[in-house]
Amino acid sequence: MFDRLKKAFSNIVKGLSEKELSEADIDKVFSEIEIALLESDVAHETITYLHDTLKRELVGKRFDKSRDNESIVKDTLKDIMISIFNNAGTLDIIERINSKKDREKEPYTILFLGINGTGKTTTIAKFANMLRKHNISSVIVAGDTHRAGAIEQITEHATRLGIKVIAQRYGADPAAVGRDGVLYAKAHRVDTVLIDTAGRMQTSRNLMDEMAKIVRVVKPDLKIFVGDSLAGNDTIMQAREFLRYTDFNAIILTKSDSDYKGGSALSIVHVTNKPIVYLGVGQGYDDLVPFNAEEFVEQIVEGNGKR
Ligand SMILES: Nc1nc2c(ncn2[C@@H]2O[C@H](COP(=O)(O)OP(=O)(O)OP(=O)(O)O)[C@@H](O)[C@H]2O)c(=O)[nH]1
Ligand SMILES: [Mg+2]
Repeated sequence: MFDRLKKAFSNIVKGLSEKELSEADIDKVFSEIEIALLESDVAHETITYLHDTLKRELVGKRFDKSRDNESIVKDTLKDIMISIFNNAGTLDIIERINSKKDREKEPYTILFLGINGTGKTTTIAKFANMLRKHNISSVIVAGDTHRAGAIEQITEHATRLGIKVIAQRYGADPAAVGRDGVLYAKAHRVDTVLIDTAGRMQTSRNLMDEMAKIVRVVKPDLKIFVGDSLAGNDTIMQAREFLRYTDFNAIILTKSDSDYKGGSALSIVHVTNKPIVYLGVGQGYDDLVPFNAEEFVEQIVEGNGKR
């Protein structure tokens, strides 16, 4: 996906023969890299961060004659990208669910949030399917009581997967439906409660306040922001606002199977400092894969991966 980046690297060597890189060298190199990053949906502020950090790391440093400039710049850029992911930490959800189960014998509650149409409902179905493979049971809460058809949609997924749904009528308070779900799980010893929410724009004050209320009432163990990897800079802006309102803990990026260029994954982690836990890679129930930062960086810099 970052094929442009690969090309940019092969162009940079030619102009640089000195073994000490100057600020002008880095700027020159970066003008090539920048285009590739922009075309790959990396957000502007992340590009600026990469540029500044690259300068700080490389300007004035002397390098062993055996190393060429291409590999020096490339390896440094890779390290900077990996440190963005490392700073955000990692989160093993399966381990957390199991340890709460062992410790407190209480259900683990996960709230899924994000703007309209990013894939929250589909992701919950995939998530429940994935949990079952780890011998973890779940109940799904139809917390989108706004959009016509939303309750039927999630009920249809749950029925196909053989998973219980807790729902009320349209217009009901989603916080109350969420609480019902938690009570059900406690009474029936279900391991996890997966709460769907209505899609909302980060600019809609009422809906954002409603979401903050769901968080206050349900006190979920985990809040996952579901973002569309194709939406580029928009997704980054939305994530920042959602973070302010809900202080979410983790991210799932969906639609990574489509025309996905990778930049949104790097940018969203840079801007929110929260880890990506899974990627949605299709519309089927098995199309949810764990996110591996090192593999991801290798692919974007070397330009040899599909995803
Ligand atoms: N290709 C692809 N499509 C996806 C993926 N995840 C979700 N979709 C599709 O995206 C569309 C929207 O998915 P939903 O799960 O309804 O999205 P939502 O966020 O719940 O939408 P609202 O409830 O309206 O806010 C559906 O057609 C899904 O099949 C993915 O990883 N890859
Ligand atoms: Mg939905």
